[in-house]
Amino acid sequence: MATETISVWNPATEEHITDVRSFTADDVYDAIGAAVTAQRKWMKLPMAQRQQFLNDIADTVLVHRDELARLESTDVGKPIHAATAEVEGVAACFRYYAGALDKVHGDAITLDDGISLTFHEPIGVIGVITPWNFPLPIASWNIAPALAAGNAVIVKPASMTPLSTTRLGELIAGISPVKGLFQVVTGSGSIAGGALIDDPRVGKISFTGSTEVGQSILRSSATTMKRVTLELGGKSANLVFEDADVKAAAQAAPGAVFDNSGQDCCARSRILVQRSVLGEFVGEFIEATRALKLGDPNSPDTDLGPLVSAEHHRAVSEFLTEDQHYLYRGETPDAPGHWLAPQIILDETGKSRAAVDEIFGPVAVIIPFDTEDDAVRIANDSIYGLSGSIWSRDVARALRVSRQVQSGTLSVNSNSSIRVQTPFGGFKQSGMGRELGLEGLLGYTELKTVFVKTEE
Ligand code: TAP
Repeated sequence: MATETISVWNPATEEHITDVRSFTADDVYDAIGAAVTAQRKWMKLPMAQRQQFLNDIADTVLVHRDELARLESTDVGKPIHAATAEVEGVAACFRYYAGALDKVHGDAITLDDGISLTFHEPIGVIGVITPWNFPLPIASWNIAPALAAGNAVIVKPASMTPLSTTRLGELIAGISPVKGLFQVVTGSGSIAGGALIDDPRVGKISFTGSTEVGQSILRSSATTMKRVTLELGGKSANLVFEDADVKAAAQAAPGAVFDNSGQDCCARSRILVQRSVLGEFVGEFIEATRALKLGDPNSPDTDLGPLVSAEHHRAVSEFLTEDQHYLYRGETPDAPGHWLAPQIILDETGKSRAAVDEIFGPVAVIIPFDTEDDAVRIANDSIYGLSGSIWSRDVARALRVSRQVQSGTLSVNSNSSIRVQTPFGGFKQSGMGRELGLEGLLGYTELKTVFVKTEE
């Protein structure tokens, strides 16, 4: 029987790039079998050898930096400079967890009749299911800590953007001390992803993508009591207070919402601005947005590429109804490719569909507020809680508001969302569990307690 394939398309040109293999459930079960064997060998290797392997992956990624960045840029449509920075971040992630690998230790708890020791044991085989917006970074945030904790890993990338992850799989297989330790299975979410979820030999699923699929994975994982980490959607707030450096906030805002053409779970797509500085903010924000260059992702000065697919373009466009108050509508090129220029909407109520739902495109909604309490209330009026920013020169206010905003990650006077050293994850329907930092590593372990009787 001929092997089934999936076609991969360039979103900037709508040209066919290549076809990749579509794994059947049986193919995935075979991969899991190989991973089980590999994991037993891997966890017994000396720590220094395991650290060396993670550092070797980082080196290999950097040697192939331009190739991986080109693949990512062509497949996702992201600007080449962004793709290059992401590949460098992937190498840094493997380096961080190489360094962290031997810093994980348990505890000793003294008791009346003995002592209990705790151990962070590997879970076994990990299934990682990734989305199309940041394929390589999101894969690395899970592969690196999972390997560091002594697990084997199988990644199922999004069908639209499998190329960089597939290549990473080939590169890692070429230097792996154990065959089958890291594998990539391409194919449909329900079949290849479903096989990872259903198989009891997979101990944990780490999923990044839509809240809807995340909910279904959580339900399906109950059958085998799998550990699950979910990184889902967001509708994050960018809070700009009148005591902020308003110009700095406005100039940073386009990056916070339009980077990756808004296809970013951390996008600060609701911009809450104190009414007294609304005019100043809007003027600066529009000027900074107008300066963004939309175009060929391969060009070094491009800021924004296309959306990932025609279907996603349609879904985003549905939010752009004529009845809204547009402050700015960028000019979208009439050319092949799924192009959409930035759009800025003013919504006094914060209740429109564009202000409430995750759009995952280059659409910002500005919502004015009067008081600090209003700002917090509007920021928290969302099913999501992933990211966000607070702009204020008053440190006490910035910290007070940070404590009240229901979000897993916040930044003050900055757009920073994700650092490899710090935990990342969502409140509410933005997900559960944490990636990155030492918490990310511990999330790939099971805690074991061993009691030793020392007293009669
Ligand atoms: P999803 O449909 O959730 O897909 C994400 C991953 O899950 C893909 O690898 C997908 O495979 C797989 N998948 C789909 N259905 C599955 C199932 N039943 N069982 C196991 N795996 C399954 O997201 P999407 O289509 O990429 O994007 C839709 C929306 O998700 C976006 O508009 C956005 O709201 C959200 N999203 C969030 C993030 C982050 S970073 N939080 C990233 C991307 C998207 P296939 O590709 O083969 O379907």
